[in-house]
Amino acid sequence: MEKLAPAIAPPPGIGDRRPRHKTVLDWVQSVAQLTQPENIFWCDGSEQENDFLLGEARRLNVLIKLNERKLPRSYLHRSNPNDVARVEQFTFICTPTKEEAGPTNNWIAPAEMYQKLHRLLKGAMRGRTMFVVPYIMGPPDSPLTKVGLELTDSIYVALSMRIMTRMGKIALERLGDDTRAEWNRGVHSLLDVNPERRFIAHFPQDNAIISVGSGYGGNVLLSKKCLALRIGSYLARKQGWMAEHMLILGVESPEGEKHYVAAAFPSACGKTNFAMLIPPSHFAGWRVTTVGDDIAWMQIRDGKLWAVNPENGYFGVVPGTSYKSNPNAMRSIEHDTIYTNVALTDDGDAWWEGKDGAPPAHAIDWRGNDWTPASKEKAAHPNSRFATPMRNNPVLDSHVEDGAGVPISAIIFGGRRSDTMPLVFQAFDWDHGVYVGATMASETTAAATGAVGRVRRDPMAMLPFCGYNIGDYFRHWLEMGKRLTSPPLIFHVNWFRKSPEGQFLWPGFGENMRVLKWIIDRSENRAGASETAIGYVPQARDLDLNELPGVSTEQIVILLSVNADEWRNELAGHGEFFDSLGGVVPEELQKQRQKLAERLS
Ligand code: GTP
Ligand code: SPV
Ligand code: MN
Repeated sequence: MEKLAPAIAPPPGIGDRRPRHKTVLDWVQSVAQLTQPENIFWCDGSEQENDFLLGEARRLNVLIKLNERKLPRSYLHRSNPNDVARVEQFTFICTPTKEEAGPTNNWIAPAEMYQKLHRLLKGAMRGRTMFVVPYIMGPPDSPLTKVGLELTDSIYVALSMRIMTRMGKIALERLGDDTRAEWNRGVHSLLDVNPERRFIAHFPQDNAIISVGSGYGGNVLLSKKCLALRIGSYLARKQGWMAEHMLILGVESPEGEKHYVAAAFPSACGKTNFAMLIPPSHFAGWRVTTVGDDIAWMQIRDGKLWAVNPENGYFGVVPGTSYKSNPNAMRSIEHDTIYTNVALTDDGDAWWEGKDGAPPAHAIDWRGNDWTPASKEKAAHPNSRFATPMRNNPVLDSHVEDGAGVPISAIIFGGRRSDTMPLVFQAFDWDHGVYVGATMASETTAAATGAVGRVRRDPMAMLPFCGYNIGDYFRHWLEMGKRLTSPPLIFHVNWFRKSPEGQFLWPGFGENMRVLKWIIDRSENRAGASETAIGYVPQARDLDLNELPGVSTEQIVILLSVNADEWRNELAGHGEFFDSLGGVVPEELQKQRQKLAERLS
């Protein structure tokens, strides 16, 4: 069998620049003593280093070079077929007490978890290289920006972190030699990529993460879900800011009026697509720009909410991405991109279900097997992904590097719901909006292992990512509202309502601009709506639906309807969810539920 993660031997001048920081050096030494790597590779983020690592990754078959003419400087990676998504059942929040982790997280006491993981990590990097990956999350001059170090025995992780974060020298310079500086300690080892030895463990009090047994995405790019969301949310509450699973987009009218909105949709429910939206031709002169596609860090200034994107790249869902659905994503992934688990065509191109044009007559599927259009299996895994630098995005917002962030006019929650949820509604006020976020639900997707298409409550799209007690998280939201003198309005959207025949009623993608425009107009007090039991819902006349082909008046009526029977079920679902949390739900949200019940009766 091919050796997993063999050691690499860099030439002098590459991988040998040790930082000055004493605590970092000591920590790297202590992890090396435990894991016994053959050598240590200190990443500085330089071009020479990247070229060398790409060459080694090709030599070791970790990456396959794609057709240079079609996809310059781009590569394909195939993960182990047992390792294709986040693993929520193996993800732990290791706080001193179970109560701090709360009812929605898996918990093991820190001492016990450290012991278990240290046993697994003992000698785990023998014959391998340990990469030291220093990185920062956030624009360099933001007060929210955090430093992290990830130690990993995966060259794929080292190369991906270079795309997803601001990596290398910039982080070490920021640390300097200040031994009191705050930084996150991340340790990752592939071990033998066995689901029975797969743990993603967070130690919020120690600002530490240990991930073993996986080589995939959110399990191993420790900057992303682990630091920016789970540890991030814990730090955010302590320090009075917010770490959220939200895209951030800018929308500018032909007159030059600009707004920013942040939107929380669960995994694989449309954040990247919404963040890169191209308005339909009816909206000539309107422009949407991307600040971030997955994570928002937000703080209060002058009574307003300001957001930064802590990331430097996009780790996006590939299937369904096309020049029709998301041209900006297509242009972003035309070069300098690492694809994971897509199909490989005979001419070295990447292919996936939902790509433009006819399927290839023959390809190699994501597992490495022959594939033809007659095959029963999918060519690309449903959770296949691209990692691409955000600078590839043709509509990158000009304020993406602003440390101050961008001011948020509206917060949008949304999920995949075949029924019940109208296309859009507005919460009555902040506290009601927190209730709408806390009770949101969505059909599960391939982004996490487990059943797909099951409706589950996913508060603020943070169910898998909140690094502490969800009741305290709700309380934090309510407290932020009290501190905001000009709070963003809060909305809920649903692009996924279906007809009884199972067809999407709303065309989605670029046409979501119509909903976005109503949201902006509401925040400027210039759009109509009807007051209903669940919030303010637009009537057909309140939305700009001109030149919207293929959507009948009846469809619009269903999309904007609030069905009393469905909502009584929904209310019962909220109650069951709150009950399942065992008494941690704040009184204010219980009151909100009571009020909704009264409005519905
Ligand atoms: P994560 O990266 O997992 O957090 O996902 P995401 O929320 O960024 O989701 P993404 O935008 O990648 O979309 C996931 C899937 O939903 C893709 O297959 C899209 O084609 C599909 N999708 C996105 N927007 C829409 C929409 O407006 N309507 C419909 N029907 N599908 C959509
Ligand atoms: C998600 O699942 O929300 C993602 C993909 O953004 S991963 O990075 O794998 O978590
Ligand atoms: Mn995500």
